[in-house]
Amino acid sequence: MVFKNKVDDLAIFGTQPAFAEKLHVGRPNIGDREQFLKHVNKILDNRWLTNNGPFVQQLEHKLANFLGVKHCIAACNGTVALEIAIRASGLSGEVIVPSFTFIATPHALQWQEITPVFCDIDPQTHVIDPEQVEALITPRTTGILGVHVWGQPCNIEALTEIATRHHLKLLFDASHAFACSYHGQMIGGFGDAEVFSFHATKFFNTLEGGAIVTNDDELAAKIRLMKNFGFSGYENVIYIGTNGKMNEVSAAMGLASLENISKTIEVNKNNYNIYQNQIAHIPAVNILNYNSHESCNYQYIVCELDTEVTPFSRDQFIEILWAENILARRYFHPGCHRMEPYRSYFPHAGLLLPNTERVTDRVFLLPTGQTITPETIESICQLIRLILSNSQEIISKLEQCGHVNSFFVNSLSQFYSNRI
Ligand code: T4K
Repeated sequence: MVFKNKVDDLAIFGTQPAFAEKLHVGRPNIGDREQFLKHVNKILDNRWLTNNGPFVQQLEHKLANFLGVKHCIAACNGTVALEIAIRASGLSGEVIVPSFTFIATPHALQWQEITPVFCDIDPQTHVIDPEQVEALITPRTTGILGVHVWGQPCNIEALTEIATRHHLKLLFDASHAFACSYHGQMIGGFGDAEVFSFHATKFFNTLEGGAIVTNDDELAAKIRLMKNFGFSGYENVIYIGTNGKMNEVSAAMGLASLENISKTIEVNKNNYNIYQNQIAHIPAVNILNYNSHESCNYQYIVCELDTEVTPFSRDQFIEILWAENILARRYFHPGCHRMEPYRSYFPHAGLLLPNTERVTDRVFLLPTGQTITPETIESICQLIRLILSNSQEIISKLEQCGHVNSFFVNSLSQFYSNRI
């Protein structure tokens, strides 16, 4: 780590980055490594690698217990799990969904020719705003798909009331919300079904993976059929299905992750507390506060740059951080309504999504997790303070050297062509 205390030291002006190694958002949490390797050996000995093997069954059982739900159906990833949950629930026509989410959420609908109707978010919590939902209901609406963004629960009570009153299905994309609670109850048991992603970057990971959880026996049975081509028994297909199965090695990773879950939360929470204390003294940055009365996985350090307080745009600011090897991310930028095919289908959607537009222009995530130490966080925050308290000087210097936001764009494309 190179300590920097003046503008000329910043890497954007050609000096060495503050951090020798790139600091990523989304470095995987690795659970009990020994346990995982032991499981993998057992899987190889078993010669049972997939198709509802013993490790998948064990994981499903443990997850259902952990979440306090009747049924947990493991899947190969969160996107396929969403597609299956949507299909099994009988959604069609239009489904109301936030635009402020990962593109997989609306894609899982559109993939089945169901129209995602984008709804605005609450600017404080970044989750779907129930007050806006009701205005979007039409005779074609069959459901609401809420997303517990950053592990912040949706206003489940209000959404349940609206769904019940209008006879709509209610599903949740809980990809970010494993081990988070709502009114003291684990996310997982709400609505008709909830869907998790266990992708490598998620709080709880199975390398790739996901799960659908529900308390509805009939729905669970249908989902089990659908994720295995519709097979009922060995040779009998009774339903249209796909291949949504989780493999045994992924399940082993899940079991090893589950062993370590309280330690992972502790690391994340400690990192979050340090960030929160440090960022509280930086006027242009607001950190998203998690509700301390609920369980939370603290997987994301979500900040907003107050562009009314600093002359930097969020992208200029991020560019300066990237030069220092702090790879802050702009999740979810742009909103899904500004990505294809949606921007062609609904070119004016942004007019109804002012909070989404504002948040997508301001939000950035900072690195956290097992690989980020408290000292690293303090150094990141010290650099942020240096940058933001010298914004005018930095902007003038950048203008003088004819800098045109190219670094970030180049770094991004370089990053994606050479991932490690
Ligand atoms: N719904 C929501 C709300 C979601 O957030 C997601 C997934 C889904 C549904 C769909 O679930 P899955 O089908 O993915 O299970 C990432 C993830 O690929 C994606 O799973 C996730 N959301 C989304 C929010 O983030 P990218 O394009 O940002 O991924 P990537 O490859 O840039 O990785 C993020 C960072 O993590 C990088 O800086 C590098 C680091 N990384 C990544 C991987 C895979 C590592 O250090 N090691 C790794 O193994 O989408």
